[in-house]
Amino acid sequence: KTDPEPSHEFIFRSKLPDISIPNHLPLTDYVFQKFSGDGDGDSTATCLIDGATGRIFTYGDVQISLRRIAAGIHRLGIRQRDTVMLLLPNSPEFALSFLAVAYLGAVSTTANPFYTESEIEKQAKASATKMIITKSCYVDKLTNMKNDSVLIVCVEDENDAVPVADGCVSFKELAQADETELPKPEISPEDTVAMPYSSGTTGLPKGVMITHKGLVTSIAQKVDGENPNVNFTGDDVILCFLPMFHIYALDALMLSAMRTGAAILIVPRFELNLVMELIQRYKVTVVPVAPPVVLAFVKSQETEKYDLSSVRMMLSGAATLKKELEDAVRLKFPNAIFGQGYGMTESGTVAKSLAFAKNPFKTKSGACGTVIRNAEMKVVDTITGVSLPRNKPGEICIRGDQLMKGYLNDPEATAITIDKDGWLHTGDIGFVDDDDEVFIVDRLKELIKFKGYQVAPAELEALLISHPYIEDAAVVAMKDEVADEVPVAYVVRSEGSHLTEDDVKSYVNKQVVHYKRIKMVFFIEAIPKAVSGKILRKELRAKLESEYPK
Ligand code: 4UV
Repeated sequence: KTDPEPSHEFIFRSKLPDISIPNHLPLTDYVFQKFSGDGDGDSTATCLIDGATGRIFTYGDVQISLRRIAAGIHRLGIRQRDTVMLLLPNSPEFALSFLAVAYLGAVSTTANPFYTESEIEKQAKASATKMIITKSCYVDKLTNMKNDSVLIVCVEDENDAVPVADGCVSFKELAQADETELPKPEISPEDTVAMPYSSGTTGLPKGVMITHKGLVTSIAQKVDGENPNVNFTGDDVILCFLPMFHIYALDALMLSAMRTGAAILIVPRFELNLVMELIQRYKVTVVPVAPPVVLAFVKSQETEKYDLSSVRMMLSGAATLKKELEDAVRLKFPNAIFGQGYGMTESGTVAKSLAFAKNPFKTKSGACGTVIRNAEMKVVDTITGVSLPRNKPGEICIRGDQLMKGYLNDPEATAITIDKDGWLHTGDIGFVDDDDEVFIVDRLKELIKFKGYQVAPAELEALLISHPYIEDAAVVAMKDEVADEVPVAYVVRSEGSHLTEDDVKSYVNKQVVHYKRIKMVFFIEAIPKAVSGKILRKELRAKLESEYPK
């Protein structure tokens, strides 16, 4: 394993052979390919189950509904490459709207419905959103958008108790459009289909342009082939409480499940007892989770009250899962295979446990998977950029057709993230072991992850600095048992100011969604910076750790 020549790179690949991926197809054609030509798709099979109401949509219902909704959106003036914001909780309408927008050749920018008015506005403006699909309860946050002539479509409440808000289009009406009115648009594989926002390795949240080709590739890498890396089948009932606006649920759960003909049981939010009740009632077979959910299962005294024996697969992702936690949760799900996936908004899935393969491999607790097939991984020295052999930690880089096209209107940030040779630099520190398993050990990038949700320090710093009595500020992560990480701020007060911790917190915290709220404020004389002006976060993190050891 010595480097034979200076130009040699250590490249890691899946243990599964590459497959042929039909990534010339538009996303919806690929996802429902089983239902075209001589495919073996069963249109009467369940596709979506609304956990909140029990409503069921078959694969046939979903395909006709998405075309009707696409026709309805088109009739309102949305055209190919226009952007539509989905501001919806997990619901069948989220899935149908996403597919409809994709079918039309338009772009879905997904946002957390709990965002504050200003967070929504920032994303809507930056993405040039022309239409927002939402629910009545969020319309109050959209007044400015309405005035800016953004179209608002409102999904009715389950029992129609609340009428559609003034000035909004009814989703129900939209969904009754005539699908034959809309000729099938010509879509290029390079067209953007999804545009979630992510801060990536540095700076403010940016629009991540995920193409039809990228998303099709990412799904295929997981669920296609003779021996798929993730063996979802038409007999599975897959639970979906992870937020559908985030790439993990969108790609690895919703779309991957649809490609295989599985049923998706949609739950608006994670509530442990409700989730266990649903697992028992619907005999759920697959439970995708994030580490805080694993912790909730492990700590619960009530798991024994429910029959969880139907669960055959539990997949964790989006944040570090400690080995002890992984070992503990296995005991609660005696029939389940357990493993992790590792991904990033900009790259889709990067690694997936081969324990989930149709013909599984033996895997280790604590590993976050093996690099997905039809892709290359390397680990580079963070200073020299030289690629490293097995068992040596460095920055994880990934290359393949699944990567984003780039950040919207930000070629500089794109060039920092994807280099000229096509390698995406993840900003994660990890290594590949002798069995091809990937272990993440640290994070090089600024990103803070609160229960797997993104918190961009630069976004909070911009808010802090906009305060008249704050001279300078820096935000870093503090370790937390439940959330994994929480944001804390170092603040330099302007001269003569008596600003308190509470003043700072209340100023920032009302402007952001709950997980971005600053938990502690430390006043400091000056923010340590490099000559370039870059905040020396490592110094602040070290200071925090020495003052608040965990
Ligand atoms: O951009 P993002 O919020 O994206 C995600 C995506 C998670 C996915 C996606 C597809 C999958 O199939 C899957 O299993 C999981 O979280 O944040 C990206 C950063 O989150 C950290 C890491 O720092 C990424 O760069 N992260 C994601 N997964 C893991 C993780 C993991 N398993 N272990 C440790 N950190």
